[in-house]
Amino acid sequence: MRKFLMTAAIALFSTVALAQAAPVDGQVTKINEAQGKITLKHGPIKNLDMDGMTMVFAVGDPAMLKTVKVGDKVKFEADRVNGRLTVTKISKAK
Ligand SMILES: [Cu+2]
Repeated sequence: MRKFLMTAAIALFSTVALAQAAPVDGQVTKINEAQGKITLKHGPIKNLDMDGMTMVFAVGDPAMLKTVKVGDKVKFEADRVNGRLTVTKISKAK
């Protein structure tokens, strides 16, 4: 029983570690402030098991949309928040 619990704990821990968001390269192609959405052309997003593509994300905080503009190259993190693919962090790439 103890061994089983240990194995389960390790499996759970690994899953959490894998799902950790990591910075992704992207480029802003559209910003919709009214709807709190941003369209990003992005590279692979490991934690979402996603290849590169152009798609719309919700943003965690509408203020994020003021910090970037269309055409900017960015670094961002994305995650599933309440079932919506959401940008949780974004900054201009240097
Ligand atoms: Cu995508």
